[in-house]
Amino acid sequence: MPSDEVRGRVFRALDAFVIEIPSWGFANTGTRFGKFQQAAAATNIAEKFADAGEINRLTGVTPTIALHVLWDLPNGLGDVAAIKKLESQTGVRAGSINPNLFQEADYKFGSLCNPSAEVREKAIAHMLDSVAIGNALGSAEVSVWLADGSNYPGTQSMRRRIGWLKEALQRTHAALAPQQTLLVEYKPFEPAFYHTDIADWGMALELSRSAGPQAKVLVDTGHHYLSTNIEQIVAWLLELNALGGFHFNDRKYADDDLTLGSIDPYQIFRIFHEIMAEQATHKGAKLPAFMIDQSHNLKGKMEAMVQTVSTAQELYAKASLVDHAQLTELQDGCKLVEAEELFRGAFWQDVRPLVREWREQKGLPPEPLAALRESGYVERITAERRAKNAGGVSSYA
Ligand code: PSV
Ligand code: MN
Repeated sequence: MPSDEVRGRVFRALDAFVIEIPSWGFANTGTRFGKFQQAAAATNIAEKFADAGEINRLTGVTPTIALHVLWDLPNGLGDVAAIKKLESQTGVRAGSINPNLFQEADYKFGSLCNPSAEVREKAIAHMLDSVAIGNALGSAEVSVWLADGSNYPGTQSMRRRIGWLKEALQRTHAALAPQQTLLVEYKPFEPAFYHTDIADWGMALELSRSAGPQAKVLVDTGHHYLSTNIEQIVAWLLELNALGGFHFNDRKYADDDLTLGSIDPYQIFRIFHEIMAEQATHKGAKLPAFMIDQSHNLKGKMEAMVQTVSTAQELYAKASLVDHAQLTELQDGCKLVEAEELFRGAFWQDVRPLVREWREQKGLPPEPLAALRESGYVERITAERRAKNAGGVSSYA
């Protein structure tokens, strides 16, 4: 039986924990070699909202859905009214607004960093539209990821592109409303294979700082070279008050978009620990935006999303078990084994009974995956969407 102290700690952590789910996690996606259509995949924005609403009904911790402008609001501001209607129908709000600067033919050689001033202006206009959409929807984040880069040495000026990028982000920042944050995401490679314009957290940090105080860095767990110490990056960004949010997913090799914790749950625990350590020292500090960025192409999308959210809650609960005062004392005394045992001891606790108890207390299904199966939701959307999905590909490459 866990003590009241442990239960209180876990429940407080779970009370504070919400995580955003991505619209693209419900749509048909695949690999660059092909797509495997799922009959139950969402084929339009209404279905994505419906699926997100069901995930929120089952878990109670996913009140917002991330939107990708090109995929979800193809008419830009013209689609805001429709999104608002879906919000009221499903109880899920629009979350981060993701400009899409990587699919159009014009962006073959870059968007905000394209050598053509005309293309850069087009990309900046899209950024400004995204800010306006976010503002109209009352959403908190505009989250930018750039595919910009080059494939061959000597073919682009990395230096000049920095200047163009700074200017574009400054102009975007100038348009932000007070409640909006501009998140700058980084990724070392793919789709560019020689240089990527925002390749790591140092570049993202400098760019966000030069953009203005409402710009912060976004850490996507899949966007690092293997063996990078991601929790150390998180610790630095926290120290610098520059951590805006996360895109969580897991991977074995590159940006694999596997479900969170499926390969290395200890890494997510270590990241959560850094956040909780920060919370312990700066009581009431704003939590970064926790978001999922996954595309499920083999698992069922609804099941994968529930699994992901549950795993995130379990790992967050585990991280809350670390006694910070005690750990600090052991660290200061260089009691290596004792400190390590305390740390990994929290990771190895089975918190699932407590998470179940927390859900019951909130009137939520104690086992959301089982509840999903019992609800018949997946069978229903499979029957409803099968014909539409047989038609073709609905989403990106
Ligand atoms: C790019 O790999 C990325 O992580 C960005 O966040 C995009 O918005 C998302 O994946 C979907 O392609
Ligand atoms: Mn991402």
